[in-house]
Amino acid sequence: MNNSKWWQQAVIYQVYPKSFQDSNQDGLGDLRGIISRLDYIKQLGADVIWLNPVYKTANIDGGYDISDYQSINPDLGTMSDFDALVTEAHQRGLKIMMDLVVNHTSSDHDWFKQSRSSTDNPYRDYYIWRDPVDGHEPNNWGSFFSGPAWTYDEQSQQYYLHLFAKEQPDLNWDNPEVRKAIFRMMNWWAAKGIDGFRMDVISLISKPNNLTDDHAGKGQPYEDAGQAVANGPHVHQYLKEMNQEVLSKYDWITVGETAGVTTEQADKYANLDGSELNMVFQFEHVSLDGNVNPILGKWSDRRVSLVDLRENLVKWQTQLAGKAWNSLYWNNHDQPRAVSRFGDDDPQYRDYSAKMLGAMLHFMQGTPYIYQGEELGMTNSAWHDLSQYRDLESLNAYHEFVDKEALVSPETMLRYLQTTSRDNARTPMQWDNSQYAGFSQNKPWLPVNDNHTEVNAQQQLSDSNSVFNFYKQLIKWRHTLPVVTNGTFSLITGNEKDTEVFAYTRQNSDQTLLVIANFTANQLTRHYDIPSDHKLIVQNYTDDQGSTLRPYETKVYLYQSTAATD
Ligand code: ISL
Repeated sequence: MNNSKWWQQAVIYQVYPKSFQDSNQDGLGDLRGIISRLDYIKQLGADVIWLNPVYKTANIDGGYDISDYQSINPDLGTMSDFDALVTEAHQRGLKIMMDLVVNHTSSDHDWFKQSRSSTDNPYRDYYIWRDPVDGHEPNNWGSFFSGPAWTYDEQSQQYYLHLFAKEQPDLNWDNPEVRKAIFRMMNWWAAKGIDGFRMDVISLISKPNNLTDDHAGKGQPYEDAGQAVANGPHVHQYLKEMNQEVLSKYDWITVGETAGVTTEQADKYANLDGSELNMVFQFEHVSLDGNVNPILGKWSDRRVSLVDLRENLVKWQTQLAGKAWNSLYWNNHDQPRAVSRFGDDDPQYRDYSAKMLGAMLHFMQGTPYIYQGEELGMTNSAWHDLSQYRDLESLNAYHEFVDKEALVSPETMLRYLQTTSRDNARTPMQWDNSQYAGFSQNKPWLPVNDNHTEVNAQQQLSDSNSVFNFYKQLIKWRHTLPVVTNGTFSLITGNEKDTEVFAYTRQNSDQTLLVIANFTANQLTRHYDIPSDHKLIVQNYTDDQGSTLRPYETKVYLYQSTAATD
């Protein structure tokens, strides 16, 4: 018996529309392209598609600068294409989760145009305006995309707040009219039949009461406002209100993107009582390799140690258990490719390590997210030239740290971009080995990764040992074994300090899963107690060599839970 909610048993497949499939040969992915690939997603076995923003946009930040919440970006298609996507997805039993970007709008949004037009415009208070202090910005906050978080408006002689680009002004959630307008818009999408929302930087919507200077310690030129703004004073009140006005009316999936969230905060956002959201994306496990230098923040080429990574993942598994629900992810459109970051993208180990990471994540408790191409073991782009990058975060950081402040050399910064740039995730989907990887017949907006000749869907669909077919198996097990959803997570005793292997169990009263993952390219020996009636249900080598673990080997055993463990 499995009493879990549908979204606790589901697997989500994330589609970055601009880079998934081009149907009209303009080099940009589009909605009709996604429709043409729904059968592929169905074949993989995923249940829900999370679509990155498809709304009308000024296109400064990959669609995260929305100029009209109720129109479709013409580069991607029309509203009738969108309706067709929902219908075609539903016909195949797939659900559609949209991106909700309501911490900020585009500066091209009509609300902002009105707001900036004069201090007494009815929309003025939709955004966060402040007088200059001593002729400067109202406080020392920096934007996540470099430079100050405030921009001065000559006409109305005040500054407006933008935690991201200056073309992404922050909405004022303390204004009840703003909340009403957002909830109205969400209900409008509900009526179109969508199945939920992924909520962009939702932990940042409630700003501190006094927008005073921040002393996070980054120092000059501007402070990192993240800690000051995350989990603000009214965020839970606003989400409860959203839940009452919108979410509670539908059998949806909701996930909050919550930069700066702790496990204690996650217990509130994603509480099993259903009063706010279903789950959150936490950032801790994808931040452990950054901050070598606080000024450079995420920009580094450090690899996280298995000890730190495991400690963090275990903390989230155990501290949310029975209280809130985890989301599980290795990568997304903002993060480097999982196999390059946590595995080994050398052709010799690429497939083994991609499978190992997949198994490790998919048998944990929570709802897993697969980012397009992860199921093929797609890798970072390994570019050597700044001109290949398009992402504004990457370009701004290069200009700030290399050109303006000379903090790092061009070579070092390029290496950091190769390791952590968001563009690593955004290269076109690799469908086949043709010139543009079957993504388009024309030059794509971002270069295709050279390795598409080896790493592509066409090849993997016909190979029963491929990463794709391995992921398909993982999803099948999630769907058939209740223990994957409801089993208690425990680290194998003594595994805490193991620098090479991650091993854990999941257990309910019927069944136990033992998951073993070698995170290195070395052959190792490890002994685990495995009852003789076990079944080896998942493995990335073709035979079982007992206590010998080959490079990046992963094995998942299933057996009956014994009375002794009760
Ligand atoms: O990308 C990041 C780290 O490299 C983060 O700082 C990121 O900006 C943060 O996770 C918020 O991301 C979301 O909101 C941004 C948008 O650019 C991202 O694509 C989106 O996922 C602003 O809307």
